[in-house]
Amino acid sequence: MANFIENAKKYSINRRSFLGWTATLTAGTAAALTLPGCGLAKVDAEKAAALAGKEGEWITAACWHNCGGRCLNKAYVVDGVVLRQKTDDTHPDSPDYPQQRGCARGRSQRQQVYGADRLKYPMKRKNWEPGTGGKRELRGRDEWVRISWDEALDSIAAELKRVKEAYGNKSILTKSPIPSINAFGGSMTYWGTTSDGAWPKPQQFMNGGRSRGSNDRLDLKNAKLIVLWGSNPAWSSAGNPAYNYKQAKDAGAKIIMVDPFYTDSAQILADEWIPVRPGTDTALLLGMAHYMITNNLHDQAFLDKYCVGFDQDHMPEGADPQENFKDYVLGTYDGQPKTPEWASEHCGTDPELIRTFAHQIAVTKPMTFSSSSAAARTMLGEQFCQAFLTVGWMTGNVGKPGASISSNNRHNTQSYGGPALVNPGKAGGSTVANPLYKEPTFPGPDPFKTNWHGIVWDEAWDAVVKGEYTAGVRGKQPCDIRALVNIGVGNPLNQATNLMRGIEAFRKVEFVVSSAHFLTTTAKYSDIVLPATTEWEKVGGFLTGNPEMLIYYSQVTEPLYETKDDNWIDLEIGKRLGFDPKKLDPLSEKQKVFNQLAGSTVIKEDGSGYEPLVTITAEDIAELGVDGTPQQGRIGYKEFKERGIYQVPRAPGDKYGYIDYKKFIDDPEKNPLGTESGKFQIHSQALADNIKAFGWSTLAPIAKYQYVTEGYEETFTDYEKQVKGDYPLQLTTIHYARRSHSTLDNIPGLREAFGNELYMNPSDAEARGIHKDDIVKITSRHGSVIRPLYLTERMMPGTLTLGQGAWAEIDEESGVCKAGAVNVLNGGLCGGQGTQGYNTCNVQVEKYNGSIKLKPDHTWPQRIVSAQGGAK
Ligand SMILES: Nc1nc2c(c(=O)[nH]1)N[C@H]1C(S)=C(S)[C@@H](COP(=O)(O)OP(=O)(O)OC[C@H]3O[C@@H](n4cnc5c(=O)[nH]c(N)nc54)[C@H](O)[C@@H]3O)O[C@H]1N2
Ligand SMILES: Nc1nc2c(c(=O)[nH]1)N[C@H]1C(S)=C(S)[C@@H](COP(=O)(O)OP(=O)(O)OC[C@H]3O[C@@H](n4cnc5c(=O)[nH]c(N)nc54)[C@H](O)[C@@H]3O)O[C@H]1N2
Ligand code: SF4
Ligand SMILES: [Mo]
Repeated sequence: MANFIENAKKYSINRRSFLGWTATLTAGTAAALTLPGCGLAKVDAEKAAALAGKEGEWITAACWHNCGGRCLNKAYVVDGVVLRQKTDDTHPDSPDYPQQRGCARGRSQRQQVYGADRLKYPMKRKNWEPGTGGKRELRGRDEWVRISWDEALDSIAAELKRVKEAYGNKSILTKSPIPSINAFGGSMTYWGTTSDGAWPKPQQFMNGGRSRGSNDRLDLKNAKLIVLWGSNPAWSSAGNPAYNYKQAKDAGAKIIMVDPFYTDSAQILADEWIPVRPGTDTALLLGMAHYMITNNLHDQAFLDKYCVGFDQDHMPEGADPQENFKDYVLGTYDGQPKTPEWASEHCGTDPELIRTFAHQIAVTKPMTFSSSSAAARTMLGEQFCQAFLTVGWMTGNVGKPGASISSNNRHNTQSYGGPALVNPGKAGGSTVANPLYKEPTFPGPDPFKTNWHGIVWDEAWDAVVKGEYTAGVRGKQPCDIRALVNIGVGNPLNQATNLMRGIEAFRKVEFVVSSAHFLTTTAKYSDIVLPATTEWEKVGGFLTGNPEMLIYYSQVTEPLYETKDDNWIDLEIGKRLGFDPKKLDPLSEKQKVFNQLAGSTVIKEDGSGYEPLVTITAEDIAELGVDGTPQQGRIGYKEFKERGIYQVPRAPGDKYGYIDYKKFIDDPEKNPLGTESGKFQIHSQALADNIKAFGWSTLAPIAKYQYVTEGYEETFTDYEKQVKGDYPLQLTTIHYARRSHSTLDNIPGLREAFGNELYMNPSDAEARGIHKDDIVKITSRHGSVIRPLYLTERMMPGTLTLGQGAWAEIDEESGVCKAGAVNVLNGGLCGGQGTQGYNTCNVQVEKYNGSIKLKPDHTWPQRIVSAQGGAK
């Protein structure tokens, strides 16, 4: 990165346009612009010189992204200017009591918040017309006109009233709950399992709740074997999870990783790599089960005592005895034993490797068997969840030190188990629910109920275009979406599957509004965009992540430009719809933060319960200007604010250890699980019935390998004869180190550090005459993108990976996305319980010879909007 700063200067806006913006700033905010850096708005040299040598202060700055980590970030602020950032140095680092240190993305936040490409004021599309949307086909390529907040908010309220009157509330599709619209009668919304993949319903019906089955992180050191299935913590659980596994490895645990990709995590952690084709893990697990059963290596006593459905003598009440797992694996009734050879044909893993892997998990005790959600983020990933839990339970590793069968173990709680040791209090504030959609996100809607309306993510754009969606037992329902309201967190056009259809949907409706920090894909295709504040500009708040710490962040700067927070936007819309803001949300933002502060609790030193975390004095309350009463806690308010974090110190043998399912294992009669039988359900008819009721797929009550849309078998036109089709390769779209989904993808330094290449095995490239410096075109049944290549033996042949989250850049001529936004490739494949099958996608790859000259992403101009006209 030698040319980093030099290059950065080139991306910065030119002086004339900068002066243009400063005209819109108040004196206070102008000073808050940082010194030149990559992609930053510039501060003139004079101001920079004046800051040199001046004392500043370190402020705890939120790193608020949905990024798989949660770290302490601090900003050094001099005279309102952020000069640099640092991370956790609040206590010395040690393996038991580690610091919460930030990643490259968190350390780039200065470039994000002060980016020259921030949205600065409300704007409308030049050819937008109220009522019809004007020239809708120009969405995404029109010019922008600056407008006042009043004009923007009046227009939004008028459009909402119009759509409600003409078509009803169900014609408004909102990204997230918006209290004013809820009070106005509600809206249609999206739903889906997103991050969780297929886990929610299997967890609900097979193990009786959301428990991931994880033990305390310090307990990992007791494991002799740790299996990490579809898991890349070094990228997707940044912070300490990979470090926790490394501690266990150093303490003697062997680590086996199962993944189509030999990841950066595997480089640090894996003693063995088991390559597997995406979405075929069920076959692999069945092959392992076959080896274990035929060699009598399964834990029959555990299965008899704690599970139902394994064999015909232990079936749940009312189930067909022939529908037991053991006989399915042996092929007793279907004539097909699920041998390692059978498995290998589907999953691509060598049969001998399947046997040795199965042998190790069966005989090594204690073992931690842990899966992230990626293998479940596949078409009918429910079958993988069934197989993973079943094979895990066959080893009997539950409820004991070093032993766990741990599902859905990812993100910033990966490698941690048990309840949080420190918690924020409740904020209070708005509670206006959407009268049309009331279901909680986990485990998602009940398909048998008829009192909810919502469109599963993958069907949303089709539903807008075709006027029909799937609604559980109600089957296909008509819909008539006229307005898309994307106010609040999220970038649905970029992040939901079927992006090309999404653009059609955005260009079809009468009105689209978005609030955003940048001209994201969703904002770009809107009629009105509203500039939103980041957490650095808000009054402060709390961030949770791993269960041992709580972050309390403060405001770093006044809101930049004309940015406003979404809550303010909501209340202003509410006023225009005739609601009293005090009724919509009675509390100020400051009061909500205080309520969380005062209500925060920490585990008592003897582990027996919780006590207040913060001591707050009458003077503190007066200084904060909020309502409250003084209280006694573990840490003073001022100290907490200054440190920005409270982390519970840990040591082996302390009182906070946790073994999941211990009570059930110790006494299953007294402590039954929340399943139908009270035991682990290897067979669950209720699960099968639920999946069927959703209306997209069927699922057997036990783990079976079923072919799926765009699965491995669909890379062939004739699977039996092994004739490959037009899309012969399998693509996974994984969580990428450059960014947090689409967030931070616009930071030139991160773009330079992480190239967003297509990872491909050299043998697949050679077969296509592709060379390492070529630009390739990746085409699925749903769209095409172009990308540079990264040829590596680390990618299993026949499989590819491309990081998800790039900001779509669709070439209007050819329809090709030059940024490599994966949802151009991922079709809107609906399945299971409304499971997002992001890792199920058939593609072809060829050398790209088209007219687009693809330069490295970090050299692209930033998406800086130049709006015409001034505020009215
Ligand atoms: N850097 C970064 N980190 C993030 C995020 C981000 O955007 N960027 N997002 C965060 C969020 S919200 C989430 S939900 C989590 C997701 O985190 P995870 O659920 O862990 O998912 P991924 O990181 O996409 O994939 C993990 C691994 O699974 C492998 N994999 C993919 N498909 C299959 C399969 O079919 N079988 C098997 N065995 N392996 C497979 C991939 O190759 C990858 O190595 O990440 C979080 N962390
Ligand atoms: N193909 C494919 N697609 C995927 C995935 C995959 O693996 N493959 N992963 C999926 C997963 S697990 C997830 S969780 C989703 C994430 O999808 P999204 O939730 O859409 O995540 P982001 O792309 O980070 O978008 C968040 C946006 O909200 C903005 N934002 C943040 N705070 C605020 C705020 O206070 N106000 C406003 N107005 N805006 C704010 C950010 O700047 C950013 O533009 O993506 C999913 N999409
Ligand atoms: S892992 Fe997440 S919270 Fe931690 S520094 Fe990186 S982006 Fe920020
Ligand atoms: Mo996620």
